[in-house]
Amino acid sequence: MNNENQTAVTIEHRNHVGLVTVNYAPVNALSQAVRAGLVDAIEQLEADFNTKVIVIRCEGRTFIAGADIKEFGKPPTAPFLPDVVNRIEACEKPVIASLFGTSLGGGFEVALACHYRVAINSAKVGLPEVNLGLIPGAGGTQRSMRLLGPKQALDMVTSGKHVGVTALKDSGLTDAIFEKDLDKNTIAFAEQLIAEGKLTPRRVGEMNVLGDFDWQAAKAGIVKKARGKDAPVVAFDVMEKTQAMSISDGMAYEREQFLILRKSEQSAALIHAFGAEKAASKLSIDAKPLDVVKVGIIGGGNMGSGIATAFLSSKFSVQLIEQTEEALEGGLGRIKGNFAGNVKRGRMSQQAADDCVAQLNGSIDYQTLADCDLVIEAVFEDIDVKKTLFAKLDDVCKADAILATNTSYLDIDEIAATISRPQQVVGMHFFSPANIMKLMEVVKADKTSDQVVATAMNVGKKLKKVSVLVGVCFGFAGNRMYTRYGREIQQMLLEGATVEQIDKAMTGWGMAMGPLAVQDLSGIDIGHNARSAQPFPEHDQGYFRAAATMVEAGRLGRKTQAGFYTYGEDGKPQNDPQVEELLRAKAKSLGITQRKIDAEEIVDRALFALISEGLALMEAGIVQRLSDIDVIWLHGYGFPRHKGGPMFQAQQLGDVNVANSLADLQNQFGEDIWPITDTDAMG
Ligand code: 3H9
Repeated sequence: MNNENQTAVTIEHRNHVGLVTVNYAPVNALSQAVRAGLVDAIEQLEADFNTKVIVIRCEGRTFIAGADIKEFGKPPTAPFLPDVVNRIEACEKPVIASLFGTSLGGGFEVALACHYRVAINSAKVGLPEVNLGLIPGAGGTQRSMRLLGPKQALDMVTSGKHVGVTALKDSGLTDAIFEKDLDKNTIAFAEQLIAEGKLTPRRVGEMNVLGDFDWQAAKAGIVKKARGKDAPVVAFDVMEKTQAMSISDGMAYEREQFLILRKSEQSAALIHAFGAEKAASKLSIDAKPLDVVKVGIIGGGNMGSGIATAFLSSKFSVQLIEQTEEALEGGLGRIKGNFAGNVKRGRMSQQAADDCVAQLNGSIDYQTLADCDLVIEAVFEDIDVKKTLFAKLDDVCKADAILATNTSYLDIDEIAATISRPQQVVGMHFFSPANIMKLMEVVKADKTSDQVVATAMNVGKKLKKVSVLVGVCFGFAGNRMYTRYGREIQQMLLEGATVEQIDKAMTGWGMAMGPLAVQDLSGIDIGHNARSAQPFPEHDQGYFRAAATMVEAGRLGRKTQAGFYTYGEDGKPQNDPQVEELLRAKAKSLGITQRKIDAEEIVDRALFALISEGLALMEAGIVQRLSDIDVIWLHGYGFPRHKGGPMFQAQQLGDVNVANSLADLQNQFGEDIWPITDTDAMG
């Protein structure tokens, strides 16, 4: 063994058991050193006369969590993982995998190549390659269908889900599951094999795939769930094509398809998304987060009750404040309703829900916030209302309490300036429904202290949110871009694109929902009223005029059964010629000549509006990194993950192409609508 392999993989002898330990922080990923170390260790122990059984175990937090993502994009180096797993399976002495944590991807492929698998009961396994736009590339498709059967294997490979070993108990995955003392019990298991003389390797690769599975019946569901992602469909194709092949032929085809996907743009986008999320959680400041145990939430409407539900679910204690007893009852009822819904949908047990609700209290008395570590307001979006509220909090809250606002647009500097401790004020911008949506923007105001920022980010982590640090501006990062995107969509409606055409173009491209269907769902009047509080941008005659036209016609969205669409008894959206008529008349009154607009132009203009605003945000220092914008759009606005995010799309196009396209749009529509954006930030 060379030096690096020696530290990543070590060997110990326990009587006749050879212990191979992988120790490669943080998650024992299969770096070149680990791969080489595993091969060396197997060869050494196979040749060792004294060793009868070999155990592969890991140090740290988990068994091997997969191929080393940091090596992706670099030229592959030997030994390659398929050769490593085949070498393990070919070993003449029994090899046992000792599983804990999350054995994922290549890590699970190593486990499947071992002859026995034992696990601690909390261990999970999975083949999450599809989440990176890949399929398993080292026998995962082949050995999983042999050992677990095609149905279970297909489900795991195409969904990427992590599955508990206890749930797979009956599938034959494990030979023993332990409640504690994994190492001690694994060695005892190995010694028992020796005592019973069970020294012949059992190779999954030599098993046959069960022949009675209806592959075609499974296909439609997989294609539907893939929603434009290639990898799950390729995985199905590989498994179906190879089910009757030998393991070596099957692995050869699997590898061929894996390598094709590795070069794909979807895989690059999904790997970018993974890295972007990890990067977003990192702060350049060095401050220790404060402990947060008790959280005050002001406002029990949909937003406040969603936020409270999120905190209670993560074991915080919550004090809900409302203005009247009646409103308080309503808020508490909504929170309890959320938990009841979770129990009904099988997301949590009744006991777990009861434990969460037991941490909930409510009052109309602000004094009850005195011992809260963090208070978040989710009241009406009005700066004066918020200022009055913060003055009250300044009076009642303890000195080091963090005072957070959930405002979506308002100037947090202005709010903070009115109280005696602006350094304690921060934005915690949740997205609705706050107990479901993953995204939280942590908004650092001018005077917010580093410790308060670190605490808010840390709270986000405990809530299992994807938190992104942003600065103060109208709408912060997400809603500012969303406004620009919405503006462009609205402009295209006036120029002659139809409602259906726009929504079809954007969902066809991959957005989770069409932008106009979204407006109908959230209520066209909500955005309209928020915009009406701002001065009208005189330079932009078309600015959200289509929405204003709908509101003027009483078409507020789903809630009035009519918005950009009309909704029948069944709640399904239908096109309404009246909408086209209203928009045509509005365009005429504004002097806009209507024309035919195709899907490509719709997508291009919507995407470039996002790119242009994203670059402006970066230039203004509102976000720390371009990739933070992608995280915001992936988790808050239904941007397709396999397209990486708007800024990833820009980077794929390259700075020269982006600059040229933005210049074209500026020439066509004017500098006021398409201001000059500097593409330098793209690097
Ligand atoms: C594969 O295996 C292909 C094969 O079939 C074929 C090959 C031929 N590599 O998420 P966390 C880092 S595809 C390198 O905060 P958690 C991560 O960046 C791969 N590094 O912790 C972070 O670093 P830092 C299939 C990795 O406890 C640190 O570990 N495997 C890898 O919440 C902690 O991560 C996957 O897709 C990796 N593979 O969750 C697994 N994984 O501290 C992807 C993580 O510097 N990973 N890191 O920011 C995960 O799902 C989660 O990270 C895991 C831990 C569940 C493991």
